[in-house]
Amino acid sequence: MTRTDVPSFIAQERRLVTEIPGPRSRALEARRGAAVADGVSTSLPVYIAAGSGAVLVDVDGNALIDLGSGIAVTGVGHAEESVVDAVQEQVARFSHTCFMVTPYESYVAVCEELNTVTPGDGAKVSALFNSGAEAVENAVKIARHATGRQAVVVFDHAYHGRTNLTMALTAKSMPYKDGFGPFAPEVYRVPVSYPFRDPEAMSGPEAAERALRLIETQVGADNVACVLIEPIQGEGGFVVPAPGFLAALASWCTAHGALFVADEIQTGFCRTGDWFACQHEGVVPDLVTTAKGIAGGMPLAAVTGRAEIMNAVHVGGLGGTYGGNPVACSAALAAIALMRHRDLAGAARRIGDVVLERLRSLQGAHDAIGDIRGRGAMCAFELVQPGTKKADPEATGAIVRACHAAGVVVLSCGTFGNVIRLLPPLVIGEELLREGLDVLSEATTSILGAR
Ligand code: PLZ
Repeated sequence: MTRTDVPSFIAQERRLVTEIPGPRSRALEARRGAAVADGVSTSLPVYIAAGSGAVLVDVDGNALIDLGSGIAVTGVGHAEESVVDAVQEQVARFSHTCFMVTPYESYVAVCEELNTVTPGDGAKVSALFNSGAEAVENAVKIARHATGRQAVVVFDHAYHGRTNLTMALTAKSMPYKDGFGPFAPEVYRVPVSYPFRDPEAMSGPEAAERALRLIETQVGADNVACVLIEPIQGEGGFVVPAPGFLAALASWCTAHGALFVADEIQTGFCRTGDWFACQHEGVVPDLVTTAKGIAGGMPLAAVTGRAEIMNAVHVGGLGGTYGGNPVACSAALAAIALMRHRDLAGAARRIGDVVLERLRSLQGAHDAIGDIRGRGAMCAFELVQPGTKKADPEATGAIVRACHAAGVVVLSCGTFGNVIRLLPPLVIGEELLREGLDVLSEATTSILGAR
């Protein structure tokens, strides 16, 4: 493709010209079957040829509304022009030196940005990696080194990755862990605050107390290197803890010499209406892990934290061949600049207003929608058997498939597979967002109405 073929001209509209998936996608899917490992799954086997903003165009010429952003990655939109320019400019100059061999400015500049936009005013430094899981692994390494302790506390419904250590940190067995053990030791799981499924009216501080008592009795406060948590859980079901839960955990950590580590990989970079979800309640983590939305679609991840903690690690203790790749760093600088200049946090809040209003009216019409929740452009609803809290993954799957067939990309999540989540690009236009929500409403009504 030449620069002018690149899809900034793609209309921000849904357009179906074949059934979904179309014949070309089906042919590619058949080819894939013989070439790609079965263990790598796909939610919607529509092969993408181009993207722009909040629209994906497939190989059959269908234009889909993207309400998933490649799992919260393309917050700035697909093929965002300044990101494309930054990538092209950098890749033509040099694509790799390895920062550990001969450094380059953009790595330093990304760290400066991260140290500025993450919560907390004190001196901070960052280190760059390739994937979210790698960032989480390194946060644990740093926390253990800085504290001289080993235990890592994680939560029910947590998701932190698929590498060996992060599988241990992740809660759900199938599909993430089943048959892949043994897992890393010194990982302890405690209950999270899950207002929909907790005892009625359990407050955030009470839920924190429930978790902290377990830590104190079963792990021992003095053994805890870090408490690691997603401020809003992602894969586990978009679980928003009750107010005060995160703050109570963070202050317990401070009181006991443990580190509070926020995994902001899914929630970060304006997704929830702030730069980072922790800021909603004024919680300042000791370490923050980021990835996904950081670089407009290029693979990049980071750990950012208080300088004295991060720098406790000996020289040479952190790194990797590709970590902070220059092309990814250039993309990140362009993406972060766009978030700032276009106030994408504000855009996320406006998206949240539109989405939650629609989900509320949908919930009013369907008893099977047990809960709606989320913040900013990270919202979801949970499907249950009416009158109970029993998960309904079948209805969930059917609604997701109906959206896909109608040209709207939505994703499910949740420990029980019964949550439909919405993660639109933060640049989505209101009209397109409303059209995507219309499709979701119709799909929900037709599936639930037929039960
Ligand atoms: N921490 C909070 O959301 C990635 C996983 C999709 P990687 N979530 C999407 C899948 O099924 O593999 C994630 C996350 C949080 C860590 C990660 C891991 O990030 O870049 O996928 O390694």
